[in-house]
This record gives sequence, C-alpha cells and structure tokens, in this order.
Amino acid sequence: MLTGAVPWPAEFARRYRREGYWPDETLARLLREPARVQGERTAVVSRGARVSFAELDLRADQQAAGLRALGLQGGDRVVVQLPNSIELLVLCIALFRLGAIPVLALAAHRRAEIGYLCEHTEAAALVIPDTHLGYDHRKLARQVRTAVPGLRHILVAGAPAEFTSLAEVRAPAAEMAPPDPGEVAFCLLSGGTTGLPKLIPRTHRDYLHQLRGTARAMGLGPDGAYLAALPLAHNAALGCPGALGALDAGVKVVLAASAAPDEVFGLIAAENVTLTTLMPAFLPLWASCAELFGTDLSRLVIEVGGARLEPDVALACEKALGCTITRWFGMAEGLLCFTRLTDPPRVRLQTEGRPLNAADELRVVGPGGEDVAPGGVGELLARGPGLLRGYYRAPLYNAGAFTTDGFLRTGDLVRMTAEGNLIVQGRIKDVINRGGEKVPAGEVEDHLRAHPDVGDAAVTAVPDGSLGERTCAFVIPASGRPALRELRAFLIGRGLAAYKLPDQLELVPGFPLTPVGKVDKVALRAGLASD
Ligand code: OOB
Repeated sequence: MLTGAVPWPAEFARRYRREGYWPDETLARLLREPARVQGERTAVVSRGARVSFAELDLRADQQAAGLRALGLQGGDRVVVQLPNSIELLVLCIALFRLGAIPVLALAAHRRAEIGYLCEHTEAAALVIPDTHLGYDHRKLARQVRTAVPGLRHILVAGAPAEFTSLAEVRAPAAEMAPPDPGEVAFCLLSGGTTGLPKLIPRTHRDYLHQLRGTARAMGLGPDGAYLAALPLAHNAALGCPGALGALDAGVKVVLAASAAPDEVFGLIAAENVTLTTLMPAFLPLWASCAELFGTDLSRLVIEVGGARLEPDVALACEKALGCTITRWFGMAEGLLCFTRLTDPPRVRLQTEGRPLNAADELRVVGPGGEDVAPGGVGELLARGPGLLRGYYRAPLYNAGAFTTDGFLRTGDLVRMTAEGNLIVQGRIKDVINRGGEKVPAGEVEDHLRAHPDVGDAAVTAVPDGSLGERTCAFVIPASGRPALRELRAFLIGRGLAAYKLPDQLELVPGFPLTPVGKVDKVALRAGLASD
C-alpha cells in the first residue's frame, strides 16, 4: 500500500473480502461496461455540453496515456483543484487508470491549503482551472511552484499561460497495467480535524463498494439521472453514490456550478434528474422557490446531510418540494449513515438512519471511553470496511484519532434509538460547520495569531439563521483594536480560503479557562448570548 497510508489488519481485510464488501475490481474500470453496452447514451451534461459514455471512456484513456507520456506514473500524487466539470471527471478516471492518486482539493482553496497539500503529499503535479469565479488560479500556481520545488507539472484547464494545457495532455489510448484493488485510489480532505487538513486515503475496493451500495439503496437505475450541485471534491457529491456511482451504474450525471435554485431547477426539469445531494442550509431556499419554478419534483430523491437538519424543517421542505428526502450523516473518512427510502417518514425525516454496511461497527462512548447506556448521548466511534485506519502521513495525529483497536473517534455526539437509528446531537471536535463547509478552528486561530495586533485568538461556532453556524473569532488584542475587515484581509493575504474567514469578531480582555486550563469556548459563546 502507498507509503504513509495505514492498511487494515489482515484479519479484517480477509473478513471484508469474504463477506463481499471489497470487490476485486478497481476504479480504473469505471465506465468500461456502460461504454461497451450503451456507448451512445449521455454520460455527462455540463454547461450545455453533452458527452457520451463511449466518448468519456475514450477521453479518459487518452488522458491517461498523455499523463504517462509526461512522466507521471502509478503511486504519484496529483493535487486536483478543478470546479465541477467534464474535465474533472475525465482527469480523475485517467488518474485511476494510471494508478496515480488524485488529491481532491476544493476550488475555494487558496495558497495556504494548496501549498500545504502539494508539499505534504510531495505531489508530482497540480491541476488547476485558469480562472474560476473571478480568481486567477495561475497566480496561485506560481506562488505554490516557488514554495514547492518538487512539483514537476502544473496543468491548466483553459488558458495555460506559461503552464501546460490539460486539454493537450492526450496521447493515443494504450493498455495500462490495472492498479491493485487494495491500493489507494485517491485522497479526500477531512473536514473535522485539528490543525492542518488531514488526508483520507480511499482504496479502489472500499470506494467501489460505497458507490454500489449507496446507488442500490437510493434506487439509482438506468432511467435516472444524478445532479451534482455540490463540489465533486466532496465525498457527498462524488461517491454517495454521487457522480462516480452514477457513471459506474451507467446513469447520466448532470453537473451544476452551484446549488442556486435558478441554476438547478431548470436542470432538474430538462434532464429528468432523479437523485441529488444537498446541505441543509440550501433546503429552505429550494423549498421557498419551488412554487416559483413549478418544477415537478415527484421523482426526485434529495440526500440531505453534512450538517444539522431540524426534523420539522425536513418535513416542511419535503412537503413544499413534493420530493422525497433521505437524511445522511456522512464523513469523508468513510462512515455513511442514512435513512432508507423504505423507512417510515418518522424515521426517514427525524433520524440520520443506519450505517451502509452490516459490518460497520458503531459505539457510543462517554468521556472515559466507556459505552454509554442504551439511548444515551456520547461520542460516536466507528470501524468498518469503508472506514480508514489512519490519515495519510499523520502517525502522531492518528495515535489520538483512533482507539488502539482501530475505531475512528468521530468527534460527533450522537444517540442511538432503540431501532438502531442514529440521531446527531452535537460534537466535541473543534470545527465550525458553516452551512456544511467545515472550518477547523485551530487552523484559523494559528493564522490569526500571526497578526501583530493579535495577542491570542479563539475561534468558535455561533448560531446563524441561514448557515446553521457562523464563525466567530474572539481576539485578545496585543495592541490597538484590530477590526474584522482588517483581520479578514490579513487572512486572505496569508492564502486562506474565503469560507474559513471569521464572520464575526469579538475583542475580549482574556479567555475563560476550563479546569484543565484549555480555552473554555462554551463559556465564550455563553458570554456572547448574554451580552
Ligand atoms: C460530510 O462529510 P465531511 O467529511 O465534510 O464532514 C463530516 C462531518 C461529521 O463528522 C459531522 O460533524 C458533520 O460533518 N455532519 C453532520 C451531519 N452529517 C455530517 N452533522 C450533523 N448532522 C448531520 N446529518 O459532511 C458528508 C459526507 C458524505 C455524505 C454526507 C455528508
């Protein structure tokens, strides 16, 4: 296995294979079957362009050969930062075929994140768009190239300037030795860890199983269509079953640039979309626009997850939209719990359901690691055929993030109903869940402390009407009275993604401490409420 990834112990690997969770196949074969049996059917629709299964398959083969001709090979890491596009899908499948490992960054990431990812993975290549939403990613690439001299290639979708054009990375399709099914296929970014982002290695077989199991559970069949309105770099839109699961099942993928109603409602109607994925923050907006657009959503299933969803909101929105909602508690780390279409509405709309696999083991534990009484609230620990055993190149962090017997400490507080359905109650990890986008508090604090006027900083979530949570920075000034605008500009200057910038600033003379001497963020938030 890729050096720096943590393999499953042999007895677990044997069991997961024996029980059928781990197929002896790889993501390199994705598209092969649909391209053979239904080559002319549309595989992807994006911004008015349509590509058939046969064409997508061929383009992936040609790009794999082109990447090999550039000198890339199996095991090489490639940081991929592309918005939802046909190019992104072609590139990922080409890299799978080559056995090279896409490291999926968000289009919103900037120099701090991309530089770190290239350095940490010792990436051989970085792939960027020319510009996206008014930002010139080639500027970012120039800065990263200076900081990471090992980066051999910068490939650009669109106008390449001094770099290589991704469209020209193409050569006649050639036979490639298939990767090992147990090998790492790609890396996702964790949303929930301290400090710098951690990387989650996903193997060919564990991800294929996820694609197929979730496609089956969501009833995704040949006459369906999947709408990707969230970034494909996110597990929810990539593989639950998402775009890759749809392609694997021979189902059309419709790409949207965002989940904005004026973009998605037209696409849902025109392309007969039957399945999509949404963060809860968008649901009331969709519901309020439903009448305006008058789209018939009776065939549509919406997987809603990634952040807290109030049961009454789920119920009201399902009614207003005339669709079917399933609730999801998922993690890029591989744990997927969700309500099934066959569940009674009480379960489907009020809980986060059950794990994908019968072999997933869940424990709910108290602060000392002891199992709580049935129905009690505690931290969720999880282990299973889709769940990583360690973050990439993070041995010290892994020692705390997993129990000695390999359960991931999710940092989420849950309770389990008598029927075995999960209900998320909160979390103990230091992350802000900003409309489904995860902001690691520690990472933002470290950047804030670098400002000369900041003595110390503590970043925490505060409730927000539309996002669910927003980011509040409590700052002890070192000098003067730093302003929110100035601190945000400072963080942008340090190359931090915009979604991680604080929404609110509170200047305080000092931080309350917990009995063990940590900053007491609960007390900080409470102080705010009573102001
Ligand atoms: C999804 O994945 P990530 O990796 O961006 O975030 C995982 C974290 C969880 O640990 C939890 O803190 C939070 O997001 N979360 C929820 C939730 N679903 C996820 N918090 C409350 N209620 C929920 N239903 O967010 C993700 C991945 C695949 C499918 C769906 C979501």
